[in-house]
Amino acid sequence: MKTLKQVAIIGMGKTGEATKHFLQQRDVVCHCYDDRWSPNQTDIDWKHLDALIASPGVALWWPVPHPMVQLARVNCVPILNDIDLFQLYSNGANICVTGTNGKSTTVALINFIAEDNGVDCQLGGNFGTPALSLQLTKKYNILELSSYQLESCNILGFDVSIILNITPDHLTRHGGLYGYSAAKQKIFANSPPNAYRVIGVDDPCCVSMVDFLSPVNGLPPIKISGHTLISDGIGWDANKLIDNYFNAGYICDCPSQLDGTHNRQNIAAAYAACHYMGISSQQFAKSLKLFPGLAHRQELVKVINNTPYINDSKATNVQSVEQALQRYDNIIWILGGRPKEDGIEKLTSYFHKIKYALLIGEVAEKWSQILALHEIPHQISGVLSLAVQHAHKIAQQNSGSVVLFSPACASFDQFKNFEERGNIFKKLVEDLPC
Ligand code: UMA
Ligand code: ADP
Repeated sequence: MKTLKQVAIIGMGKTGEATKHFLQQRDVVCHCYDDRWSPNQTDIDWKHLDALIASPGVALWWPVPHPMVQLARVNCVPILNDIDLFQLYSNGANICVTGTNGKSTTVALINFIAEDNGVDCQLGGNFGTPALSLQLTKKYNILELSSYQLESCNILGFDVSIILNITPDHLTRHGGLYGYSAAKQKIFANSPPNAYRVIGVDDPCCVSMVDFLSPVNGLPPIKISGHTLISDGIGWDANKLIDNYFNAGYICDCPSQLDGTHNRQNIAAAYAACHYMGISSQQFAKSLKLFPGLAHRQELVKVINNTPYINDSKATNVQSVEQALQRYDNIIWILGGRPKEDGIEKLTSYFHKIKYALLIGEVAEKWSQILALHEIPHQISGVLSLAVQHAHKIAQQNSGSVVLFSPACASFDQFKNFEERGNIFKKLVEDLPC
């Protein structure tokens, strides 16, 4: 690729700022733009630009391409992103994870096990630390990649690439499921020889993709499952992780803190990544037991009079909520917020497990009608503080129940993000009388 001398950066959030800092240190002239400052980028001399660096939040195709993206295309200026630049400049192997759900848990798990075994590694990407704020000399870089980031990646060619699952999400930004799936699938492009390409086979979208992944350098894709044994992949025989890809056989039991088929899918993926880093099955099994899990993902906050209170604030879509509804019974369910494309109609097969539902946020009225249709006892609490109070009251009258905050919605109508929402839930629960 042409050496970068002068670039434009669009979107000056975390990614844009890290990119600017990184490139300026290497004497690249950066012209920085953000729609917060000036929506009209009219002063750009496109002839002298070597690239436009797009932040993940900037639309490339849908609902409409950002005006700067359109201008870059008209002027034949390549569009890159921070992950491309990291690929170009870093020395280590890149272990990249995408999927609709489980990305953060999986990268955190891989990083935890690698660190526990003294492997020289670091963690970043969509997880929080922009790639260009990471060190360039680590042996392994464990990167969470969103569909937004993959969409604007051009260089690719990761050493380990993992797709956990694909179910509908971010459809407006990708023009539908096809566009969303195509963005995710880019993770496998330009794989170097000996790359590990790992794919979950627990959903139809990924299953249809597997057939198109021909062996690279004799290595077929590594199929993983969270609930079934795979004769030529990595899967589960009840509670036992079995590796039939590298023929290592029985690896370990699923630790109790990572219960659930969703976590088993994440564990199988993490096992493949750890295998790439040379971590033995025994080391993997030993470290796995110590992984505490991440906050806001089916996190046990407190048990009050035998009722567990679970914070699943990161469950912003129907498939992630499904994992929680599968796992518990007698559920007092707090849900709602700003709805995504999918509604709770897809969860009706779990409705018999719901003792009572408490609705919050923008979607409350609409989902109340659906719950009423299915004769699920519920009320509109509106805000989280009232929902927690109501849930507590109901829990006191129903021993053996579980209070589950698994919203199935984005948080932005009432909170800054899912973390703020989850932290507020935890505080409200901590303050409840025992
Ligand atoms: N902006 C524009 N024009 C646009 C869009 C955005 O000028 O059309 C500007 C905004 O005014 C703002 C800046 O761009 O100033 C924000 O940039 P950004 O939205 O790309 O976000 P960053 O701060 O760079 O953070 C991004 C990821 N955010 C998104 O993808 C929306 C972070 O993931 C990620 O942690 C960070 O890079 C570091 O890699 C967050 C996220 O919500 C957690 N991701 C989505 C998800 O997980 O579902 C994809
Ligand atoms: P992501 O980073 O992809 O959003 P997280 O690990 O943060 O994924 O988990 C988000 C939500 O999805 C949580 O509610 C969690 O319980 C659930 N989840 C985690 N792993 C999976 C998986 N493999 N499949 C489905 N849901 C999952």
